[in-house]
Amino acid sequence: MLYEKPETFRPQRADVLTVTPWLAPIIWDGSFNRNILNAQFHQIEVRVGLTVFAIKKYVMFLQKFIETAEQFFMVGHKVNYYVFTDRVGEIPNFTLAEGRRLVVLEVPAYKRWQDVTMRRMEMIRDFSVKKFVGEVDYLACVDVDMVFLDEVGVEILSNVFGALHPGFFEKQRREFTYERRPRSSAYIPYEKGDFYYAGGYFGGVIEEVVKLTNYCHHAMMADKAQNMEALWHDESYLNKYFLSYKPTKILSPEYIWNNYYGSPAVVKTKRFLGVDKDYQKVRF
Ligand code: 4GW
Ligand code: MN
Repeated sequence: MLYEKPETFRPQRADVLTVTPWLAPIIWDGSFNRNILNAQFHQIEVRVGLTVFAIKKYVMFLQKFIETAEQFFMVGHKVNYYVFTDRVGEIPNFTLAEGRRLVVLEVPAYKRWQDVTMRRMEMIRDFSVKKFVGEVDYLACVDVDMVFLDEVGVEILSNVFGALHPGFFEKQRREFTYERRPRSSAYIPYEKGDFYYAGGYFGGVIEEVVKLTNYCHHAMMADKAQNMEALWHDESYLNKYFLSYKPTKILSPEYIWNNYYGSPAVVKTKRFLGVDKDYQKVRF
């Protein structure tokens, strides 16, 4: 494989931060060479799990999600899709590329939608410990109301990673919608915080995903015991976790874009895009 030598005096992106003060790379288009990364991850025959929840009416998002993942997610690598659902009979059949399989995991549907999204932490933890640990090296845990529009590959992989929320990467600390009530386990004071991370995208090696999901689940249960629920549910607890346990890699908002936020110049590609939801159709 031939490629240009890295140039000490020519940063690949001069318009955005590409490394945090704790030396975690922030992944922006143009800042990496996918061929080099692919070669490295092929050498270790990396196995990647993609977890997604399709509970109740959200099964409707699965078809497009998986079809576009086949085009753009970890192309050429070993991939297990882990679909958590309460509607096993409504999961369509998919023809997948070689080395890829889809595993349906039957789980309960909670009554409140807030519990549907928050309980993902507990379920990912439990299945990581009893199943994923023997099957894949890394997990990416994402929302299902999304489609892939461009490559999402091994550049996302690291010990523990999160993604910048598309609505907040240009904002000041004070504007982050962290949980601000001191009594909550998700509390972050106004003078703290690095980034506002999206709840719909995190991952890492299995051991780290277990630590993250276990922490978030326990924090939620502690709040529940005192009749509290953080402002943005699992997202608030994830942000609290990442404040203490810094991610080792951060994905730019290219990886979890939503057209609600337009098309700023720094976002050169929209790799993974939120689907417009008709709330009348998906609400319960
Ligand atoms: C309001 O009625 C609902 S239903 C809000 C979330 C719901 C929901 C979410 C659901 O009924 N079934 C479900 O599987 N989910 C999962 O939680 C699904 O994977 C979804 O992508 C994730 C987070 O919910 P969301 O995508 O609606 O959250 P936002 O609006 O922040 O993207
Ligand atoms: Mn979503």
